Amino acid sequence: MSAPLLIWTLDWVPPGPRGFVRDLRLRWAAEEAGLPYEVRTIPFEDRETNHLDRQPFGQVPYLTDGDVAIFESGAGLLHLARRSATLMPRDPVGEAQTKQWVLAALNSIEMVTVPWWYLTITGETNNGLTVWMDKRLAQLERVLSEREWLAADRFTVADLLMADVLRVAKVRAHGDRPATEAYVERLTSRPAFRKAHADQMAHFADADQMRAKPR
Ligand SMILES: N[C@@H](CCC(=O)N[C@@H](CS)C(=O)NCC(=O)O)C(=O)O
Repeated sequence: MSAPLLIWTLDWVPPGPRGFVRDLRLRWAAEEAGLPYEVRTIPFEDRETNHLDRQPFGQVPYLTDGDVAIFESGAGLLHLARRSATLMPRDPVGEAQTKQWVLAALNSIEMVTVPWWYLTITGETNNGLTVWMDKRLAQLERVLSEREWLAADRFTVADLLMADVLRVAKVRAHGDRPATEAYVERLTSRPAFRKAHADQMAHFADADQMRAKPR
């Protein structure tokens, strides 16, 4: 039997990011694909330096799959998509469309939503990224109002990633994009997302219990 897929995340995080730590992307993909996996952890405390050999930016997630060790959630998703046609079609057109939208989620949408979100939560009242983000989200709204899925007329890992990028509460609450909202709702109603989300929440709740125990 081959070694199980290992999804690496932090052993604990404060309440704020729970439900959004990006190991959830990999858990969700593995759940969709029915790939067995285990979750492993690195300590939160010295996270910036304790795993630089595996994630050079001191972040999570990263994935190990036999001899493959891979960081960046997008790269991890594409690795899982290689293992399962549930996540990415095998025909060249469907595969190209899926990869294109995976990259678009990261490099055209998340590249502006994350800095916008960061400026917003740090109290920047005149967020100079708003115009840029609004433009990108409006363009995506047009796409999503015309189709159910981003690639290949069916669920792919591109939808999983795009929905995860878009489900951030402050981004969702900003502006009025009914097709995008319905899309996020549809994707996050999938049993695989719900399980991955619940498992991540349980993982950090268990960590709270461990921390509360007298040593
Ligand atoms: N581009 C990276 C971003 C990873 C990232 O932002 N990870 C966060 C958790 S979701 C993290 O490790 N934060 C802790 C830190 O930066 O100290 C990816 O997609 O994997």
